[in-house]
Formats: sequence, C-alpha cells, structure tokens
Amino acid sequence: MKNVLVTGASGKIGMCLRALLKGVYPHLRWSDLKPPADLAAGEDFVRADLADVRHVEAAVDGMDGIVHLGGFSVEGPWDTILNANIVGCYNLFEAARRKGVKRIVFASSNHAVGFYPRRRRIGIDAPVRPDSRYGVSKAFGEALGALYAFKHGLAVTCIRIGNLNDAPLDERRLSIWLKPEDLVQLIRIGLEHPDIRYEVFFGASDNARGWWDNEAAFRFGYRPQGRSEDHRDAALAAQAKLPPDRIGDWYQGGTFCSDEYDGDPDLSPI
Ligand code: 15L
Repeated sequence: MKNVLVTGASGKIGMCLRALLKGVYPHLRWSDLKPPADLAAGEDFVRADLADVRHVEAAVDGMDGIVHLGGFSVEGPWDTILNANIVGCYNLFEAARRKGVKRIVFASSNHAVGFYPRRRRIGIDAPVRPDSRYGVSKAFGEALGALYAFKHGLAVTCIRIGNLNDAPLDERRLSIWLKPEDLVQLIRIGLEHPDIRYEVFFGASDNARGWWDNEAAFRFGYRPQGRSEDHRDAALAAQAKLPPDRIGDWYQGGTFCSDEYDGDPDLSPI
C-alpha cells in the first residue's frame, strides 16, 4: 500500500488523520471541497466535489487505496445528504473501480443502526436501523461497498464509527467512544490485511459499557487501546448538565433518534 487517498481531509476526522497517518504510507493524497487551513507545502491535495464524477476520478487516479471520510457528517436536508453522501459515495466507488483502485475503507457510522435500544447488544449481523437520513446514507454506503467487493473484486472495509474524540463526551459516548489511534488501527487493517474482502467493523475503543459485538474486527487483529471507563467521571459530569431526552436516551443513536421524532410514543424494547 503506497498511494493512499483520504477524502474529507478538512473535516474533523480528516484533520486528525493528517497528523496520525503521517509517515505511515509513502504517498498520502488529501481531498476535500477546500484545502485544510494548515496544509503544508509538499502535501498532495486535490480539490474535489464528490458530486462531480470528473473531480472524483482525478482524485482517485494513481491510488492503491482510499479512506473515504468525505461527505456530510451529520443529519441534514435530503438534497444535501443525497448529493454529498449518496451520489458522492457512488461516484467514489465507481471512480475507484474504473481507475483500478484495490481497497476502500468507508467511514460508516453508528447512525446506520441508531434505532436499536441501548439495552440491546448487536453484532454486524443485525439488520440496519438508521436513525436519520444521514444514517440511511451510511447504510447505503455499506451496501454499495458490498456490491463493489463481491461484483468487482475491491477489498472493502466499512467502519461504523462511534464517536471519535480525545475522550468520551457524555454517557452515550462512554459506550461508543473511539480513540483516534484506534481508528488508525482499524483503517490499517482495512488497507493492509491480506484477507479483507468485505468487512463491517464497529469503530469503538475498549468500552466496558459498549453495545456492539466487535468480534469481526478482533479476528483481524484489532486491539483497541482506549478505555472509556478511564474517563467515566468527566463524561458523567458532562451528562448531568444535559437535559433528559426520553427517546434519545433510550436508543443508541441518541439525539439523531429524537430529532424530528413523531413515531410510537412507546419505546421499543427490542
Ligand atoms: C456521527 O456519525 C457524526 O459524524 C458525529 O458528528 C457524531 O454525531 C457521532 O456520529 C456520534 O454519534 O456521536
């Protein structure tokens, strides 16, 4: 793995990876709608609108692997999600196929399965239950990844990222926290492990209150270093300042579930 493109370079996770992936691969290329503010001379940056297939083809040209973080990273209006995350993701996979890119790591999200109750532990065999249009777009990306893996022979890894941060922010994030260095481990498995064909991993650190069975990632050698319980007191103190949210506190996706909610007033136990 020599030439690696990371889309979404100017976003929060992209900025974090620019520091952590430095020196890991000989040639890193970064792309986004606009360059990161601290882009250094000599860094390879390609401006690309994911909704424009010609931009995407230029960005993926000559790459061996792609980490696809690009798109809209929270809930948004349908047109925004459609262009950035649905059309954009399709353009990315299709451009990769045409240009002979061998591996893609897709940044999926916990919001693809946000409508499972917190009391339920799920594995990657649980059907998707998106909690937002954003979550639907992530489920779409995972499905697209399977198509390109099994039909076109790309090696695809989808990482359902929980919450990437230096420390868990609140009670929910104690269960879904992902330490940045642990994300790098998962990305490297996706880009380098010889046995990857199509995998879905949960992007979570060593979280004692976790809701996800990450057996698939462990089989590929993932050994998370972050322990969310080390940050428990601060996270619970932050939680105490938040207003109660009957729906959001019940489901794994939190406020992504309660936003716009006008469904069954009874909470689903399963
Ligand atoms: C995500 O998928 C978002 O990109 C991020 O901004 C957080 O909202 C995160 O999920 C989360 O669930 O905390």
